[in-house]
Amino acid sequence: MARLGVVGATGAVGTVTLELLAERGFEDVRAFASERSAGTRVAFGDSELEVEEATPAALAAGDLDLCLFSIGTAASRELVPAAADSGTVCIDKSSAYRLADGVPLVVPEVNGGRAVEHDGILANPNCSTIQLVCLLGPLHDAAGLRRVRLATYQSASGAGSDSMERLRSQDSVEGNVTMDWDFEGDESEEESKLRAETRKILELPELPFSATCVRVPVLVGHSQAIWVETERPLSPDGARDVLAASPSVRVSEPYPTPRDAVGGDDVLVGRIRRDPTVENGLVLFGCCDNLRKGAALNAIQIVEFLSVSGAPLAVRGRRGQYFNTAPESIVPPAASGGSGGRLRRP
Ligand code: 2RA
Repeated sequence: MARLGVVGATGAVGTVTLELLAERGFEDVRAFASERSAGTRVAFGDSELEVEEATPAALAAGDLDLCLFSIGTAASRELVPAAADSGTVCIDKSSAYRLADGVPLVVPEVNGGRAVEHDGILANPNCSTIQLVCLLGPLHDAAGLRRVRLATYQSASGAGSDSMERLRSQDSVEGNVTMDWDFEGDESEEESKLRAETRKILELPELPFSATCVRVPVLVGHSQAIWVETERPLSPDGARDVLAASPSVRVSEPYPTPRDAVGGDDVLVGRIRRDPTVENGLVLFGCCDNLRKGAALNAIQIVEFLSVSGAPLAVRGRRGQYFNTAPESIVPPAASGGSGGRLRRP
């Protein structure tokens, strides 16, 4: 059984990570967080873990096979290299390494085969990107993507625990929509991340892509209205069939809501219809639990994917030995061609 560390264990994503690891049978798990939380206890299944301080020295001790990081970008830049240099495989959920050459940016259902190319660091995409590519990947395989446009409706949990607390304490009739990301020129960081990460994962570096991202007064669950144009014709019924057969996707009609998605592992999709304003146009509406598939679960699925793919779970010679995803649910890299193996529908 591999030795796992969860760094950022007391945050919104870290808490869900521990919950899911316990549910999926991981046992040898340690919790790390900032100095402020060190010494406190966090739930892990039916038991608790004492939180250790996440320092470069603690993470460089070489006694962890894998580490999942749910901390800010600046903290990841400091702590991830310390752990990786000691031989620990790091799965980082910040934006620090997502676009770095040589760092696989992985959604196992879409480009799982890229995970095995890691050199000690793998990146978990932005929550909005994960749910988007779970829908776009199968459509691209079926009909080729020519253009993507989307509008997002993102929950407070995407901005962290403090933002959730603010929403909880606010009178519900005072809810507002905002765009609370940093802006770079005309675009928010979230909008440009979505484009760059989608292009990297789908290996479509020139894909025309335009997004408007919006924060809405919903606690958990991100939603997206997606307009796609495909190279080849694909009817709404054809798209529905493709999506219904795709891993981690559930068709939910007439339309899904964030509340339907919360607590589940799938990306829900509905309102699959023709966009009559363009050639080969489709419109969809997707919802996902951004803390689960959008963050914690995707990173754990990367761990599970590595476990059965034969890739080293720790660089410099150590190799973990655990199999929490049924091996038959994975198409091995060699069999799937293209960008390699991927999770398939159980
Ligand atoms: C958000 N996608 O919802 C971000 C969180 N990583 O703001």
